[in-house]
Amino acid sequence: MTRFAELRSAATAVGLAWRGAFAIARTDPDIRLPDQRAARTVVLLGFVGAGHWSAFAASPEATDGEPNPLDRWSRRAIEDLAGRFGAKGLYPNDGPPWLPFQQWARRAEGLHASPLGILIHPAWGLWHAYRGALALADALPDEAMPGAPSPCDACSGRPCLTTCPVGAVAPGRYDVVACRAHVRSEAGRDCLELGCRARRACPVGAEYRYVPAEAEFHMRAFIR
Ligand code: B12
Ligand code: SF4
Ligand code: SF4
Repeated sequence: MTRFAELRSAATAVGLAWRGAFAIARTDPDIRLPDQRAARTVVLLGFVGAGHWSAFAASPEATDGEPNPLDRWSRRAIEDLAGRFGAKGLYPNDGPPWLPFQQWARRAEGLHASPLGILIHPAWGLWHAYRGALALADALPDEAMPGAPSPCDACSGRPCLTTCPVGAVAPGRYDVVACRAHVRSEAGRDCLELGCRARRACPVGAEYRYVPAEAEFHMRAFIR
């Protein structure tokens, strides 16, 4: 098994999905590994669909009552992998300044932005996220970059743009203030408990929508 295949299987075993990898270019900022070597590859790890939620839900962090349980669980799992593979862990919520996880995801999996701003995956639709990344000294084998046209190009009606009850989303614009105010209100209980209505209106990967517990966890974090 190659080191990348080993890493993929170790990540899967702790409940993290392999979200693609990309070679660090000369124009990218330098990433130093714990042993001071320069990293050559970044591997993204995350959640796809609703299946990964149960790994976190069964963890001590999920019920210990301390802040940011999902971030702490992710960091524990990814730091463990980093130690085993001589890698450096990188995290989407370490910031500002934040690491450009969405740009990285485009390079790793060839994903496209949806009109909501978040990236759409051809299979998982809008139901995927990044829990962290590992920078490694290993060079990626030369493989064709995965990629497909954006599902949004063939979407008739674009229901994600017409479903928000307060018009908080438009192409290239997201009104965070209006969205938060609605989700905090009684009228926004639906968005709070089941997740963003605009996101749920998307027909792509609808079978992978988050379970209510996961949706509500993220929405509560968003309005805090
Ligand atoms: C700050 C932040 C927010 C802020 C501001 C978001 C904003 N639109 O400006 C708030 C709190 C509002 C927010 C909300 C949400 N966020 Co947010 N957020 C981040 C965070 C931590 C940093 C973003 C950033 O500024 N990066 C720095 C720049 C340099 O990186 P970047 O790769 O270039 O990213 C930017 C561009 O790619 C740009 N972009 C790319 N394509 C397009 C297309 C359009 C049309 C637009 C407008 C922008 C855009 O968006 C990013 C900047 O916001 C990222 C994690 C991360 N580190 O990237 C998550 C992240 C982007 N968020 C994410 C999610 C899921 C959400 C929510 C849906 C949360 C939820 N409740 O589940 C909402 C909805 C946001 C929305 N409709 O846009 C996911 C997106 C996953 C995906 N499928 O793409 C990320 C990657 C976190 C993760 N762990 O996976 N978020
Ligand atoms: S509803 Fe259509 S346009 Fe909107 S994110 Fe889904 S596929 Fe793209
Ligand atoms: S969470 Fe609700 S208010 Fe916010 S953008 Fe989605 S549909 Fe609109």
